[in-house]
Amino acid sequence: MRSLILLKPWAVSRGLVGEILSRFERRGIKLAGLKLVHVNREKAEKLYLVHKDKEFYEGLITHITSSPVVAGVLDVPFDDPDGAVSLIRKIIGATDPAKAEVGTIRGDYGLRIDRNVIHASDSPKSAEYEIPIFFNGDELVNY
Ligand code: FUP
Repeated sequence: MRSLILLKPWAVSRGLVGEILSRFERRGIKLAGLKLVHVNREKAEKLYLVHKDKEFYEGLITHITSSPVVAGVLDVPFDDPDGAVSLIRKIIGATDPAKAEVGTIRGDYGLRIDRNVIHASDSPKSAEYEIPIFFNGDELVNY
């Protein structure tokens, strides 16, 4: 099962890319794709479409487009797609870094909910929607 991750602007600017990616690698989760991108407004609006009416929406768009992010596709070797998403969500931790357990990515490296260092797809359906925003099929590798 494949899921999108974005190491958000603060993860890149604070030099946490290697640390964060290693959390998934050590767990045995493979990368199927990886790139450094400066997200434009169009991609940001697509990614955060479900939050369009929330009061934090404009801040989200401004932040994600403010400086480069690392976009990745994780490949979890589970037959059960919901189980794969649950595992990734467990590794990243709760949305608000102040509530995320220590030992999770957000719990160890995050500080503010609106700057929470990593995005990951929250369901198999959202992974299917989100991956093509950042990757063409020929940029993803099976191995
Ligand atoms: P998650 O799936 O854990 O990233 O959480 P959400 O989809 O609920 O939130 C998307 C992004 O909005 C997160 F990066 C955090 C941000 N956010 C806020 O800035 N304020 C809020 O009150 C809720 C979410």
